Amino acid sequence: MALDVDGLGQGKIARAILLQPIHLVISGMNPQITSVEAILVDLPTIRAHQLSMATMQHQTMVIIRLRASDDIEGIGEATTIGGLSYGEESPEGIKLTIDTYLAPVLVGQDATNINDVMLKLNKAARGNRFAKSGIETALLDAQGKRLGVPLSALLGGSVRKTLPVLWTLASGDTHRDIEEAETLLAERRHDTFKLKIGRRTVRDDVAHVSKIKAALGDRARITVDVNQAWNEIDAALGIAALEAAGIDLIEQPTPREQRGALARLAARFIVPIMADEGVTGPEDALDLVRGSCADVFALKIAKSGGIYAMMRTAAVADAAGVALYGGTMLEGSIGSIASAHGFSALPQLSWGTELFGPLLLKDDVVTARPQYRDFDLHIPEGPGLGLQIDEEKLAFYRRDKQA
Ligand code: MUC
Ligand code: MG
Repeated sequence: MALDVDGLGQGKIARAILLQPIHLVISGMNPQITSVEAILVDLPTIRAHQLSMATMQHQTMVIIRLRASDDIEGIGEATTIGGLSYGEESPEGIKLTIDTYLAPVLVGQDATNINDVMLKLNKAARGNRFAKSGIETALLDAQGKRLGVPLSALLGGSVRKTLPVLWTLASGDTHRDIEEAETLLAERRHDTFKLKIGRRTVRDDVAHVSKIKAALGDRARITVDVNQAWNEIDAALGIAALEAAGIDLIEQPTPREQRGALARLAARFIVPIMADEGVTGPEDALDLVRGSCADVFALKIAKSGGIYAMMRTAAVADAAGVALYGGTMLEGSIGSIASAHGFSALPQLSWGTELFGPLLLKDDVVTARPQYRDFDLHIPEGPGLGLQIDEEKLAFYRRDKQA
């Protein structure tokens, strides 16, 4: 009997179901997770990247390979910044958590029921959001491949095919930062630049930022990320000067626990204040909204515990009229494209994204790295993430490689 699959209005999904191995269709059994592998990968950066709490010369990522009984493999990434200096999970800790506690819960589960699998993980392990986010990405990648649709289709569909991406100037040298920005503007790769500050005195930081803003003028938007380094008094002094210099956005000036300080700064200044470390999941978002603590939230799939949790965080912001920004943990291609699929499905994303992680790395472990042009990241359109592991590169960069 000929079946008019396109007539079902879900042609791709119906076709993919028809292409399932015959035993699955006959038995009605969904594919089960058969193995989960967490691989530490060390990749060099194109230059030193200075943040208030760490200087990165390389990035360590945890690449996750999740296989199912229908021979479909999903890939995911769990990556943080500067070991344990940014968050509570380190790359080595993420691998240990997955190998010892999460993989045994995952094996044997229905690989297609992502909500159920994530609930089981949340019962088995508290917190550990980065590890869970990487696993959720692998499940979604596999399911997208299984159904022959991009990951964003599993989120209800994308409302944007490309995402604006800023670049972080963090070489530690003002003149080098200006040259870097000029080159990237000329190449039409970025027209918004984020400066990482908080390492030096407030006076030195303000001088550094003001010189860059004066050099670039109206040709570029400039934002700053203090990564919690200021107390409230320093923040008030610093933000007043940065606002006068024409800076567009101030990210996490004070420690994440000090919500009152953030609220007072947000009320005092016109320049928008963005919460990053202070807003992990929807619960934080609700508290920040109740306290009128921030004008913008930086969303990240890793700190939320996955794409779905990031979207729940975004929903709280939407309900409260808080603007949104697509953040990064400086992931490589796999983590950045997972974030991109999630951000592509959000109703609003007024402050664009910072998904430039792949551009900070000299190399990566995928066969085709993401495309950036005309100030935007172009999201791959293939099934799942739309990315494939490059086996040779993975073998070369994995920490446990055989000599
Ligand atoms: C952060 O705190 O926002 C994002 C860009 C960058 O350079 O560092 C990250 C982390
Ligand atoms: Mg930040």
